[in-house]
Amino acid sequence: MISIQSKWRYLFMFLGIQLVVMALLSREGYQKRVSYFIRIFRKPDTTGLSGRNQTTVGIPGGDVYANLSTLFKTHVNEDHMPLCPKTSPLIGGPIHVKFPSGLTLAEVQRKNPLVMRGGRYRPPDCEARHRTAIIIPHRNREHHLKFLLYYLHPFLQRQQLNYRIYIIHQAGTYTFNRAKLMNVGFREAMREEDWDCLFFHDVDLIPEDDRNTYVCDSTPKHVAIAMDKFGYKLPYNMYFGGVSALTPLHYLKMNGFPNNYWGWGGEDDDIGLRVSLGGMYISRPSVKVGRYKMIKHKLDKGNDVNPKRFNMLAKTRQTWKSDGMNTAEYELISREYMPLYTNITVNIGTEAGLHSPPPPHPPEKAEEKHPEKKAPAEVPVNVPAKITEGDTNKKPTQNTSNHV
Ligand code: BGN
Repeated sequence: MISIQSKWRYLFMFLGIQLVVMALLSREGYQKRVSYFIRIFRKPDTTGLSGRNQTTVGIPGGDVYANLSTLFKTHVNEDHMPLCPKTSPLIGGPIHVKFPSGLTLAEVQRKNPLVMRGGRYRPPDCEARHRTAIIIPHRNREHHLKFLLYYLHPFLQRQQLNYRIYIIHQAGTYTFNRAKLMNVGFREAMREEDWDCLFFHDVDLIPEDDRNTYVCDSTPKHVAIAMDKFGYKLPYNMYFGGVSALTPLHYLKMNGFPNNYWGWGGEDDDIGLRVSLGGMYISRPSVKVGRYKMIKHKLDKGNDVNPKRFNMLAKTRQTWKSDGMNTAEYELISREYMPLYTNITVNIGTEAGLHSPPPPHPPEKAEEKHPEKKAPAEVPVNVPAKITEGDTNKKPTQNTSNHV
């Protein structure tokens, strides 16, 4: 008969053998299974966001904050800082993206101790090779902004960039105008610093791979080429929405973005056409790295589908030189240096102008739903379209929702 003591002995032996087998499996590359076991016993963290420190085979991505803790301890002589390497050693590849409910901006701030006021960052241990401004058009999306900041700050730090995040907040309640806000962002960012690259970024798109570097190419770059909502594929060949990257020279060559697309849709197609009309090509990262997760949401209030977009797109060839950066009229309401971003609140007026009352008939609601995934009916111009791989001026604000 087996005594109680020997029962325990057998149990320990059995557990010991299990541990050895797990260690062997791990060495053989079965990390996925092993980490599954490990996760069962690990105490979850409060936000549920961190945990994986490495990108392992078979796991959809690593913790975006992994690799960064070493930076916090770095002390170098700022006068003799070496140039950062061409490829950052902090890059880790795929990133695990999820959106837990408990996240707060204070937590994002705590996790990014090297980000300075205004959402400004410079690598502490080397001189950055690239200076990138991130321009994010915004209204009533504080919830999305929080997640974007949580992921974007460490993502950019891992790329050893010199960067700043600008939120361009449309004041008032008139129909949203994404492209005009980006014109404002361009001018206000360039007024502040000599950026060599501008990333025009939707607030609800989270990059899923940090090999997708936020630096400019020699031609305008369409960056968000593989979104989860489109099955990680381009919805159509000329798509230029979501995230794009231009140098100041590219931007001026195409006279910036259109100012007159009020409401959802078409402005990104117009911008794509302008690239061609400005005599340039579109470059894109590979589908493997240009991946984005979209934070799910309903169509915003104040951003109805623009029924005029088809007619407007058909006229881009005639209008692009007279409507764009050279005619962008706006009134700066405030510039606030928040801990994680620079908040620029602006009055961009309405279709009737900057100070005139809104037109009597705002754009009709022609469609009820987003016509997502629908390609523009026809690209109306015959132009090259090759795709290559590869002052605290504070006045009362009309709206308080920008205080995130
Ligand atoms: C297109 C929209 C884009 C939008 C993508 C993806 C238009 C103009 C039609 C001529 N374009 O259909 O603005 O980004 O879908 O949703 O609606």
